[in-house]
Amino acid sequence: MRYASTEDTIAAISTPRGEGGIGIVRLSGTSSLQIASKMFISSRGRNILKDTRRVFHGHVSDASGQRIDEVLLHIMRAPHSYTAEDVAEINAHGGMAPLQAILEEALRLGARLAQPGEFTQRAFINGRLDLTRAEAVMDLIGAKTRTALNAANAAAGGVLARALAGLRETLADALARIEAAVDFPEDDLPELVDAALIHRLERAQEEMKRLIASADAGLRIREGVAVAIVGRPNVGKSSLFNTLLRDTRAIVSPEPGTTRDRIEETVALGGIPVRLMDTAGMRDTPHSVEFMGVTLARRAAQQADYILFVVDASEPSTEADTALAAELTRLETPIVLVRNKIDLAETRFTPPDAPFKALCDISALTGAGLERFEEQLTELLQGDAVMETNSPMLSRTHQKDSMRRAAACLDRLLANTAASPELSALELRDALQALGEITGETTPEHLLDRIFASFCIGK
Ligand SMILES: Nc1nc2c(ncn2[C@@H]2O[C@H](COP(=O)(O)OP(=O)(O)OP(=O)(O)O)[C@@H](O)[C@H]2O)c(=O)[nH]1
Ligand SMILES: [Mg+2]
Repeated sequence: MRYASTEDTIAAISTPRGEGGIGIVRLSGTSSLQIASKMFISSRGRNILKDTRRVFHGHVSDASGQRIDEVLLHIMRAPHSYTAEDVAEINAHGGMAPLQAILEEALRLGARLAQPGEFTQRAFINGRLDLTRAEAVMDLIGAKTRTALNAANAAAGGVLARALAGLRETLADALARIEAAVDFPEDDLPELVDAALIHRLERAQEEMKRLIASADAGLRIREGVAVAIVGRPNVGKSSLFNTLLRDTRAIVSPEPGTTRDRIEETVALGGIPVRLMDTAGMRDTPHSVEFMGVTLARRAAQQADYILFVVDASEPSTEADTALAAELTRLETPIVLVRNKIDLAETRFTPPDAPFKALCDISALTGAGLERFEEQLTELLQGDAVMETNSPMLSRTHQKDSMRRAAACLDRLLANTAASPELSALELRDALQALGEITGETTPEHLLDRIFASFCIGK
């Protein structure tokens, strides 16, 4: 383990850095109430160690008796707390100086500074949360759309954990039967020939496939997708960017080469957080700053999950458009061709011969065609992914990897039901191991460490 011991009492500032109405220093562990009692002075003279109340008003002082801040102290006794340990939360004013001073006082009295994610890791170690629920807590904090929040809440509530428990039970039961057949070979046939058992395993296999398919939606909802707006100068990329943001974020001007930086903002489209990037118009240029912008635009196109290739509909297509289309096609990223400025004249731009995912005609100026365009884009971003946030859904690459391995074991097992019981048992054991990596039961320690270390401090 990354951490010295769960015997330590840990402390951290659990609210974001900066100024706010309140800020919280959290302590968890066997000594947290003792430590809190040494630094806290109740305004009514109450002894927090003996009193059954859970919230106390008073102030925190340092070793010399110097007052630090007026606070509300919230006590949660084991196991009825987030970590399942004794927890003291000191609600102070949300400024850096009071919070830092309170934290230092807690450390001086014997607490250890918590590592990132260590409170949640303790909840996991103490069996309060399995890994899917611990990870969902992090998703809840990071959720950028209501859909993402709904999905995180479902997982934090144990929807995925329960689905995995069901699968594990089916496999464990099959394993027990097959192991019995290994131990007592004289008993009839290997149990896997049992039709009811095969049926149950097939159902589990279907459920696994459904979960693997759900990962696309889960990943999109959680991580969002990157969409780059790319095209030649002056075609209306920044106008489209502003329109999708419903904000005047990027400068729009009739001068070609206006945008020289890459500008990124997040918008929600159909519940998916979209990292939208406006880029410099692509052209050969002698100006070094604009050239740097074009380089950034190329990089944005390379990194994007989807490209919006914007052209001027009122102009006939040129060789430069064809060359740019060819360059973008080589990236093998899905491209939407957006013919902008349809208000100016009848469309004269003919699409280059490239495999576009969709073709949309719009006017970023008048708004014509935009509703249809947003619909098409949303459909494309959602893909075949079913955005059913209340059913169990995988939302991380490591979950999908493990589920794939588990499903592969079951595929082999069911493809060869006449295999020896030893071989069948082996596949089932491997499948159980893979499922356990999602729930945290068999996750290798280095992976666990990495997962919890990616949490924020104080969480
Ligand atoms: N008539 C008309 N003009 C538009 C439309 N969209 C943008 N424009 C105008 O076209 C000019 C260029 O628009 P921008 O959004 O700055 O174009 P851009 O692609 O970001 O240009 P660069 O940043 O220079 O690459 C501005 O004068 C816009 O007002 C449109 O749909 N119709
Ligand atoms: Mg621009």
